[in-house]
Amino acid sequence: MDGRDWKKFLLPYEQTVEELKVKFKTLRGELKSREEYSPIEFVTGRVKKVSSILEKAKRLDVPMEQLERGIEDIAGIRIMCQFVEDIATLAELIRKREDMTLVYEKDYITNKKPSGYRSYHMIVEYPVQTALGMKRVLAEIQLRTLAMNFWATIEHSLNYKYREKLPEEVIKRLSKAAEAAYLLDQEMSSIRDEIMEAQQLFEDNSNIVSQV
Ligand code: 0O2
Repeated sequence: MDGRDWKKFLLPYEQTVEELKVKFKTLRGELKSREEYSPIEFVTGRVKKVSSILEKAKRLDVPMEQLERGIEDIAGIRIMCQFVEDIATLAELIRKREDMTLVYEKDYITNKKPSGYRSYHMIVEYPVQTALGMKRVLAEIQLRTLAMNFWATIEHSLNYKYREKLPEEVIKRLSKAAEAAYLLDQEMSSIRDEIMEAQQLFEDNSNIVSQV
């Protein structure tokens, strides 16, 4: 594929990422209005870089003509939650949605990766309406706590810096940091009710102030 073909190939993925970002941001707002609490803290999304698609296709032995089915995270959405408990709530909301179909789930929270990575991945099929008609696109939705995201962001940039050949000392420190992030999530869960009550009080107070 030359540059122009890649641009065309990625169009439905770009549209999917944009649409899913809007949908999950809207869901956050709606849940906040209806229930005063949303399991969604914030949402990001990205289309995988061509170099990263090619590297993954090579690693997984996916032929170029099977990229659409073989690489499941070309369209990627990331949803950050405050508490580990929010992830199960959110996963259930996603399973019930009628605008996307769940293909399968990968639970890297119960089974963390050897790197220390934790997140919950849901692969969905999303029917995107293009100028050429409807196209079913695969997308990966990653659900994580803020602590999991902090760790993964740092680890990802270190891997980028060291080109995936992390020094032993850095690997050890990252492993310790992963443990600390896990403990932080546990600690936050144990004081979840208090935190949520405080946040609701804060929101109610800001509403009163903004009405004055
Ligand atoms: P990009 O293009 O940089 O955003 P894998 O072998 O990890 O590629 P796997 O295990 O099937 O494939 O995972 P999956 O569900 O395809 O998800 C891959 C994505 O999960 C990665 O995208 C990361 O966003 C995240 N991820 C998986 N493992 C790790 C890890 O050890 N550390 C960090 N920081 N993130 C991880 P890419 O490849 O970064 O894509």
